[in-house]
Amino acid sequence: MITSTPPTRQEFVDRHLAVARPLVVRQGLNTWRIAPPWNFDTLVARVGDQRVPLYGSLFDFIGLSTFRNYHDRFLTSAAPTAQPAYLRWYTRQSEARLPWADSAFDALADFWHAPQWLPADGFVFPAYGGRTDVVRQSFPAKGIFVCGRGGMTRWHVDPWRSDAYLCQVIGHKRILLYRPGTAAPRDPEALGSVIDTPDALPPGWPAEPLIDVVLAPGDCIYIPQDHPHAAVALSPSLSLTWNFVHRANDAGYRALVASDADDATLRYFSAPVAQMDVA
Ligand SMILES: O=C(O)CCC(=O)C(=O)O
Ligand SMILES: [Fe+2]
Repeated sequence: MITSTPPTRQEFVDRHLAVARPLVVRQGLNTWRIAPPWNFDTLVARVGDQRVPLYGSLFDFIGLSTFRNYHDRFLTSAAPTAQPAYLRWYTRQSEARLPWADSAFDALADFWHAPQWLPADGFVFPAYGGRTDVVRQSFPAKGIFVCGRGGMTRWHVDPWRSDAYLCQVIGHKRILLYRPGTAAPRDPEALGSVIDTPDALPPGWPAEPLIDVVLAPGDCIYIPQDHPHAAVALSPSLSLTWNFVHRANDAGYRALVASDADDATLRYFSAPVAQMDVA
């Protein structure tokens, strides 16, 4: 479902979160302060010296860079058009030694707030008691996602049986989202072909996506648990994204935890709450 009228919190919980039904809200960031610093030049000035991890078109680690070097290489008009590396800059979510985005989020905390229809409490993963603020607290896979034109995230299902939220801040990004259980495309890399033919499905991809949308700056998408999806940037792009499990629909997550799944992020967020508060 795609709407320009933001739901109320209760509507969002009842009609989307509880029943795992996707939602795109056009201009859901209207109330956000997406004036500067949300452009690449200002971001370079604020966090350019920070180290960032680079990945390929799935979650395959390539190496480290700095925000400034990534910008100069992949986000300027002189950038190569071949598939760029993908800067996925997460807040700390494991004990791994990676450059985490926590201090970058701290530096940007005064410049955005969560869409007002998202629940402020009731989260099961991470298990924050009481009111929760995604701007200042860490969440699994909370990140600043930056890529040049053609940067993509291939077909996948998010981990932890969790839901995801993605807010488009700079540039245009096409997102394809399918029903749970839909068979993977024959050629997941064909996603890259949509940057030249943005109205066509990538060759070899299943017909009838649940959602096939080009997000513009200010748009938000709710990606429910278990739904395969993929994304490709049609222009240099920055998104803010995070995952969560809410008590309105936590059976899958509880089954996962009961199965003794061994996962660094599950472990990390089951640490005492005081240790994971960023603020
Ligand atoms: O924006 C993207 O490239 C993909 C976002 C996504 O699917 C994810 O973070 O799981
Ligand atoms: Fe995802």
